[in-house]
Parts: sequence; structure tokens; C-alpha cells
Amino acid sequence: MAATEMVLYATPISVYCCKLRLALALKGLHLPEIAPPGGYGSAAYRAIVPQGTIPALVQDGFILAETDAIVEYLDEIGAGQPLMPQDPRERARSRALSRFIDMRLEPSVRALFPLVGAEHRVPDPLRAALLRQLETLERLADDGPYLAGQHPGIADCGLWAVAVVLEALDGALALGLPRPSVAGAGEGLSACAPLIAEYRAQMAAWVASKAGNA
Ligand SMILES: N[C@@H](CCC(=O)N[C@@H](CS)C(=O)NCC(=O)O)C(=O)O
Repeated sequence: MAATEMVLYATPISVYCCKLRLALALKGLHLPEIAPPGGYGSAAYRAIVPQGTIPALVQDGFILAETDAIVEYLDEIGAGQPLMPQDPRERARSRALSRFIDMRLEPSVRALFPLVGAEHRVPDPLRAALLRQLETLERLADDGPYLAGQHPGIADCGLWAVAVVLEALDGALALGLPRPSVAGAGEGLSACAPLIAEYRAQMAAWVASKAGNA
């Protein structure tokens, strides 16, 4: 299956699009990207992708949303290097870690977005909720350098993307939060480092655009 037959709906600022880009880089793939018509969540985009979320993969009329499902699909059709572990337990752990990043850590980071550029202090419960997820992450992580040990996986890609957002919010909101110990490993990988740097620039521009609104 030629990767060139596929295209992604994506935007530069989306944390999940960054996660997918990093996962594709680890697989040795790069897919062309197009913006969702009318923006994500729009009626026009929902007519194509019912969830209205980005990223979504389009391949010859086949439409697939959900970042992890896209990565597993690409693995299963043999597009690029496999990213999911072969061993059932390692595979299950990879999925569980990725779900933790997506469903626990990322939402507690996202909850801070409205505060950027607003003249409100960060409510203690929001800060405490985020700190709790960061502490859980440290307990979940193996000794490193990656979340599940010696090989980078889908959960690392999610973490690296979220870590960039966290870093931008930490600077903008003076949160003073600890950086997860495994959050920087992607920058040591030549395939991922430029993507992380580009995403950091996108986030910095977003924060700067909000700073003028305070
Ligand atoms: N579970 C989805 C989440 C994707 C997601 O929430 N993407 C955001 C942009 S970063 C989005 O499309 N939000 C629009 C919405 O939720 O309607 C995935 O893993 O791809």
C-alpha cells in the first residue's frame, strides 16, 4: 500500500495531529495534510468525518478518525515500520499508556487553555488535578528512556505532544509544574526532533496571540 494514496485532515496547532505526526515519523512515514473544510467541528467537516475531530485519515474513500486507530490501521496494512509491539502484554500496555495520556493527562492540560491571555489566576483545583496526573504518569512510566522502556511507542508520541503544550502553558501561566521525566526523549530522535521544534513554535505563536487579549 503506497503511503502517497493517503491524506490527513489536520491542523498545525492540534495536539493530536502532532501526536500522529510523531507516530508517523517513528514509522518512517510522512502523509500530506489538508485543513478540515470549515474547520474541525464544522458541519462541512462532520459531513465527511462524523466525529468532527482531527486528525482523520482519508484513503480511497475510507475515512478514519481517532489517532490511535489510525496508527494501528497503518501498522496492520503494513504501511511503514510497525509501531505497536508484537507481544500481547506490551501491546496492551502501550494502548493503556496512550489512553492515560489522551483521557487523563491531556484533558487536564486542555482545561487551562481558557486561562491563557485572561487575567485570572489558575484555580487551585485545576492545578492540583494536573499535578495528580503528572504524578500518576511518573508512577506508570518504566525506567526509561521511554514510557514503556527501551522503545518509543504511541503513548510517547502523545506525551511528547502534550509536553510541548504543557511547557507553553507553564510559561504563560507561571504554573511551576514539574516536567515529566520521560517527556523530552523525543527530542533525542532525529525523526521526531524537528516535528517537536515546529510544534513548539506553533504553540508559542498561539500563546503570543492570546497575550495581546489580556
Ligand atoms: N480521541 C481523538 C481526539 C482528537 C481531538 O480531540 N482533536 C481535537 C483537536 S486537537 C478536535 O478535533 N477537537 C474538536 C472536537 O472535539 O470537536 C483522537 O485521538 O484523535
